[in-house]
Amino acid sequence: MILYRSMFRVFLAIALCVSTTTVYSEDGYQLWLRYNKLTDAATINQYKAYTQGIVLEKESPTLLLARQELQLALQGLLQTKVTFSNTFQGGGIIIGTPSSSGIIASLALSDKLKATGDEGFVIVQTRVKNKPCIVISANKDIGVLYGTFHFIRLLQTQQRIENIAITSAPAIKHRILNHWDNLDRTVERGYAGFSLWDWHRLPGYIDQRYIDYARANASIGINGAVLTNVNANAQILTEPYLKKVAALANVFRPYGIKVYLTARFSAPVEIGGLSTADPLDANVKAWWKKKIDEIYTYIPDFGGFTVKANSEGQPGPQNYNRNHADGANMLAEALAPHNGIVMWRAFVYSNEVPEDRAKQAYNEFKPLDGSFAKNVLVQVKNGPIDFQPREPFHPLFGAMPKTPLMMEFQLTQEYLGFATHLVYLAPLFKECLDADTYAKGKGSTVAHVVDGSLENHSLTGIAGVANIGNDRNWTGHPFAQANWYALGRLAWNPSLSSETVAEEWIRATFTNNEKSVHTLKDMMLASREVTVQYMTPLGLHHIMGWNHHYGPGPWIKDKPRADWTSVYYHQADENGIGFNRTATGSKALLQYTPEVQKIYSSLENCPEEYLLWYHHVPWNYKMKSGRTLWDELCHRYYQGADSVRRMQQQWSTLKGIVDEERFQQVSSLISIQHQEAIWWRNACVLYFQTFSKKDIPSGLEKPDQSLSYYQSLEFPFAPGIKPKW
Ligand code: BDP
Repeated sequence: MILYRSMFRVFLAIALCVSTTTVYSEDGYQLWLRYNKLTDAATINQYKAYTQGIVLEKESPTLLLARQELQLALQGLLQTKVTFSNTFQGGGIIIGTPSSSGIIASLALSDKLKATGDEGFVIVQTRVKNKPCIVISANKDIGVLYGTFHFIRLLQTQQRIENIAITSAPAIKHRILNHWDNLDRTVERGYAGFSLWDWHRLPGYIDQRYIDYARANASIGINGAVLTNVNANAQILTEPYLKKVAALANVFRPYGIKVYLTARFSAPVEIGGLSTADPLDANVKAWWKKKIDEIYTYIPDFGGFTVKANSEGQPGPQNYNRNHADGANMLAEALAPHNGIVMWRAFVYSNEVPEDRAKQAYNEFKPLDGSFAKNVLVQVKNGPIDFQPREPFHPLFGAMPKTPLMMEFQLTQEYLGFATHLVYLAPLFKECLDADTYAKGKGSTVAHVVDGSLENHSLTGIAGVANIGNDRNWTGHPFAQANWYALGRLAWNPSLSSETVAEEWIRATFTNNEKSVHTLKDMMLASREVTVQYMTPLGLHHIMGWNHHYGPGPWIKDKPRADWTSVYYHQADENGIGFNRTATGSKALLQYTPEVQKIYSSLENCPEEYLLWYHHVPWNYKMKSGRTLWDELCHRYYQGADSVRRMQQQWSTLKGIVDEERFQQVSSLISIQHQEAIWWRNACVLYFQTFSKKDIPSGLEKPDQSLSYYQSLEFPFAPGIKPKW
């Protein structure tokens, strides 16, 4: 019933689109699953040759979803009626597994299928009873669903399908969204409305959103959702909430998505009535074992826990003089009989140690390599500080060979202009994944650490901190959908290029008009670098507004901890600017392999995008451009802000091609982005000028406000702030 409701909406939307020749309105709800009529006649004709019908011999919940999706897509994209049947009538698309389909079992696909594991798929064009047809098959039902979505993507992006022969399997096993969602439906660092999870009305009320969410994830291969904030609330582990979680798990299951929760380490005390949460205490162990066994009575395929412990005030094993492995292994032991996993986060930095924050996770975790249980992944943020516009890769990648390390990226734009700025993050993800750790010589990329190939780990994972809320278009900014999309696609295949992913997304989300695809791709591919320029050029980092991280705040100082201030990170003084992390400074660079050290250690050779990350550099230092550091810094800020204006012009060419509603929405957002880029530029240049004591280079327009004006701005209600419990 519920599914039909959702299909009806999509049909309605499609009907509306074709019933009018003028540009129609869209609100972005359909994401990249729009299935609007294709425009290229030759392509449509080619596709029609294969759309006489869909054959699904034996149904299952997941296979039914695949069939319905395919029918929906074909009918929308080709505007023809597509029937289905459980017998082969000659031609069409056959979907299924060797065990659900006699036809598929009779085809010589077993060699190909062997290589695709539990989730991969094979798509081939072949002949059955001498009739041409397309076969989408897999070892398991979920692979058929993934294959179906892949096939649909080929159609949406107008690829040729004759002689198609695709074998695909995910490179990474656990492809997960981390929702930082609180039980009151606020979302920490969330900028797209409130949480999707309507805890109050669960389990009785199943919101259509849950189904549409699962469908969207399945379409890009995401197979896990951590439902709750890493700053966890133990209540989620109580019986009433577990029943609610179970209701969500039931919705997600046919889409191949497992649910996970965050485990608050002190739960045995808070909801269990124990006096300690010491992981080596027998009662604590017994409590968790019982709790975990109980969870599996509600959710037989529960995925496991994500844990933030001894970080930013969260309780953890160190409260009892135990280490991270003691804590992780205690939970892992109780989860193991159920095949559950622990994703133990390495985002830790001590309250006491006055050590460069960039070094602390490595210092704490590296000595523990080899001491984690088999079902533990250590989840490491992409960089050593905290999801900055640009950071080097985290030094733990390549440094813990005996431990499977899971990647944590942030989709929600906490430090990247919230859901107001257009920032396509695939280039950021790729920069990290493609970085070479040199852990086992050249080619030891972060991607090979994460996909397990470098050290032969079969337990692998990648997580994205979700940017999804209950905004009608899911992510607040229509383009932020691309970051959700990119996470899924790159988790499946980290070797895809940012460009390929962008192009797929653009064609499915906006248009197949070649010129516009080109313009949109250009905007998206440039956008991350543009943001770096107007926020944190040349390796600057963490100079955002205090706590909410909205807007510039390079002047932030005198807070409870030095590493919660901006002055700690930029270290500007009258001699220069930047954080010396080389051998003569904090020595953070020494945590990397000698090959990596060599790239960054000398001031002369350090790539300029990381200059101020690794070096404290004199204001008069001669840059590659021939300018002084001060002049170069100013130029970068100005260039960044100017580039947003260019983006604005590019977007304006889409008028009449993109539907009016999304056109207007993006136009307004880019115009705010432009104003905010100027705000960033002016505030930072004026502030750093108090140290450099130099003029803004001639030819650059002077800021129209004073530094004290920018410093006086306050945003007590900026969205996404941490809850105060
Ligand atoms: C920072 C966020 C904070 C998170 C923390 C984390 O500011 O809200 O709780 O990371 O990842 O980026 O645990």
